[in-house]
Amino acid sequence: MKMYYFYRLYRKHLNDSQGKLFFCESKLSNRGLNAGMITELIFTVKYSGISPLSEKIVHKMINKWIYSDLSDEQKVIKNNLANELSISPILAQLLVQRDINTYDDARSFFRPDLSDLHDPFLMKDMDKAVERLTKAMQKNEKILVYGDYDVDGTTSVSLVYKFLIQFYSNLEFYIPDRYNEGYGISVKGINYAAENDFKLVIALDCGIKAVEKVKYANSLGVDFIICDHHNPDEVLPPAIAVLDAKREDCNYPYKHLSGCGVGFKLMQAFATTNGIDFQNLIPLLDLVALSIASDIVPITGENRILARDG
Ligand SMILES: [Mn+2]
Repeated sequence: MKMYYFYRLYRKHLNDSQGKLFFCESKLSNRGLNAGMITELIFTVKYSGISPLSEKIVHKMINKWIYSDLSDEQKVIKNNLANELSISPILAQLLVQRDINTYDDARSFFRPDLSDLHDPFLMKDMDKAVERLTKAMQKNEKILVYGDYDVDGTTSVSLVYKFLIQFYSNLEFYIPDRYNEGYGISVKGINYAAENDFKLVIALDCGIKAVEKVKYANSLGVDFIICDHHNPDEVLPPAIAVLDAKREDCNYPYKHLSGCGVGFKLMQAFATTNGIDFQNLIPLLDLVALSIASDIVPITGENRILARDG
């Protein structure tokens, strides 16, 4: 029975790999493959993308790793990289397999540098966010830093709160209860803000889908700045600013920031606007690094710089 179950799984992945795998099914059991071997095979096939597989290769796959080949074009790039960087062909191949194809790509991969961070104002609505935040401070409005309860959310809240409290004291934070309030912006949180006279909420790592909740908050006189990295729906919440590189109309060059990364960009923009030296942001980078690791965003591009320096 167990064998049959794994066999069905194996068949399923045969289809999933778009016919790349050629293998004679009857030989599978004749060869005495056990369930563990077949499971291993399924995963190897699924992630290797090798095609087509002869019976001989499948037999080898059970015993050792088979690496996917480079295309002819990639082989040329690999040789160029090995020469230009004076590195071994194996290392060059690993780079090409990670889509690092030029000298400059390789340099920023091996030597991520804070000076290569993008201008935060390239993010849609960043100007509006900084303007509203500055206005709140000038008018001495109460500001609530609101974030999700997971690692990305709590590091976001820590980062924004720790940074702003140095310049402004009329500031509090709020993390919703996982069990009573659940994920994202809660009605309870909005009521807390309204009842305690907060005029501005900075929502971190959540809020991109909170259309009705933000409408409700607006009706109570509470404005929102949203810093999120989840995929937006067609309709965005009616916030003062919606910072999310995954917005279709956002041309920000890097799409994979963590929620805390977006919070960091807001603080970077705030610092730039108010003549605060970039050095003051560096102590916050450990929080960004933690969010990158725990939210499992790719450690490429800007994330690689932030993770390294954090
Ligand atoms: Mn997140």
